[in-house]
Amino acid sequence: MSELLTGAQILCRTLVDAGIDVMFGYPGGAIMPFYDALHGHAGLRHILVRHEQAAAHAADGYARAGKRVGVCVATSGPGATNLVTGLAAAYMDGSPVLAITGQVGRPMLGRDAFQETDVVGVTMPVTKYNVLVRDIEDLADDLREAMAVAMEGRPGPVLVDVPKDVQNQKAEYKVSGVGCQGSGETRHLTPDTWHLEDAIQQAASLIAAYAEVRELAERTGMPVITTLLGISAFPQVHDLHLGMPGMHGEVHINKAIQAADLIVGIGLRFDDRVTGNTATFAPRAKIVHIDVDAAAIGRNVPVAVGIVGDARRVVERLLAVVAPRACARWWEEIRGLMRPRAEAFAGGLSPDVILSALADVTGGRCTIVSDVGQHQMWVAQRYPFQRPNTHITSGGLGAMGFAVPAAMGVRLARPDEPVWAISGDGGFQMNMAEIATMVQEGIEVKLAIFNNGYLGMVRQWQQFFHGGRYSNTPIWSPDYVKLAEAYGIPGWRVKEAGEVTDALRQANETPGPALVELVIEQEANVFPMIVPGGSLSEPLEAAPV
Ligand SMILES: Cc1ncc(C[n+]2csc(CCOP(=O)(O)OP(=O)(O)O)c2C)c(N)n1
Repeated sequence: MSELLTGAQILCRTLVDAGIDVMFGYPGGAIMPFYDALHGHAGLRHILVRHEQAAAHAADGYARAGKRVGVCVATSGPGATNLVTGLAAAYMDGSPVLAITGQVGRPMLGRDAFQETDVVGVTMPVTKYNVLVRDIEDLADDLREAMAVAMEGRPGPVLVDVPKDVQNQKAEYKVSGVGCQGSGETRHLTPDTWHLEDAIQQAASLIAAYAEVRELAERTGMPVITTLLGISAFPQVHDLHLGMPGMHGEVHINKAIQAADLIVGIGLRFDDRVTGNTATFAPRAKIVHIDVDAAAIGRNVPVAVGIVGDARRVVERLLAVVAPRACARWWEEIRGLMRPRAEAFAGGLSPDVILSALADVTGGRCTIVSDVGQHQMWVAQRYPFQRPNTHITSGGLGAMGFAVPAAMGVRLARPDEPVWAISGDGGFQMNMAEIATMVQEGIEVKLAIFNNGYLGMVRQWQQFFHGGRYSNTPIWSPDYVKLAEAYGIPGWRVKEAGEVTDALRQANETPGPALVELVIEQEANVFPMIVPGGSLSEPLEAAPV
């Protein structure tokens, strides 16, 4: 059976048939036919953001939290180029984002037409797949193919660029067998069945990988270290959990890596923030590297055994053959390296006080989306994550401005639990305009701002490595409580440790978006620290003099 639809209607229909029900975007000339088709379209909710970068981050947050494709939409030219940072963030962190962009009409292509940018060229290095749809007959299948590519193997962003005249052309809508499965094994489900199947499989895979990694650790007694993007993939306060390694990893964790004779790396890239200088990384260890992406294996560190596959399936197979053991002597050695954790602050409103208050207030039932900088490292080091996939951050790209819009996407994927965006005063100001989106669309995100009056992480590097010359890192902020008021949401400013719990509780419990500004010590630093390019064996535990 087939019917005649415009390209814009085909886009809508294909999305709906693929189980997409929400998207984030911003209209403009070259995408107007699509917006026209969206008008009054039951089943497709469109969230109007305040900047296309936010649309891409929100789609990314939605994809990470929901383990399904997140969709963002923009017009040609500036709309499309504004998506690039968000696509790059999704690319680095393996998040399945679909971008749909309008393009100038085919007769205008290549003529420097108004708002013409070669977005396929621009996004080539930050997408897994992208396509300019020149023929309406290909439109539905190109879109389906893009979604399938986004989900399969190592997930990632894709982009479909649709000229305006293709959106206006008419063609038959054909139901096709191309599905959007993550596993690569079940790509021939019909459009009405794949979405549910996909969601169930993804959820099962997530939960099972969590359970099975835990079982593997418990069976072998091996200490577990979670990288920035691995945080919350293992219970933070489990006896076998050590914490985060690398540039801001605790001393005993990095020393354990340097002393280990075996490292089993599951789904990590061994990037430079984890390894420090690779020439001195884990000198005694044989490395077993398990990753779904064959290209990741052996790219940064030499591996003894590389296994390409889905973490759950590989760990399942390992569990069938690995004998139970305890690593008593190894644990003794690691315990000998442990010291009480250094407090980040001299006193007052410290990250420990803030983050333990947040854990108390939410009862651990919340997802935290952190931005980029010192606060991100404090969250990663110190928040007691207890449930899978409840820590979301821009790890690979380190894109400031990520948290506020990404948290909107997370919240739409998880409407039943509190979602907290934690930002610094710098990153918050990059995308704070999205409060308007939250208000207009009723998206309940809780906003916490760690205000230290500086671009803190850069200031820390200036203090340590640039003779204390604070070049362009002091940063002025508006009155955030008044800002909240201007947007019509409640806001609190907290300066004393004794006020934190109360403010966080009120923000958490008041329905709708809410904002809490946490005025922290201005020149606090994140410790320990491995000097960029340095060895994991040589941590800084105080500012160099
Ligand atoms: C888009 C972008 N621009 C610049 C940077 C470089 N950068 C990394 S951390 C940082 C400072 C962040 O300051 P703030 O948001 O106030 O957080 P804090 O470090 O103080 O917690 C900067 C500028 C970045 N990561 N992303």
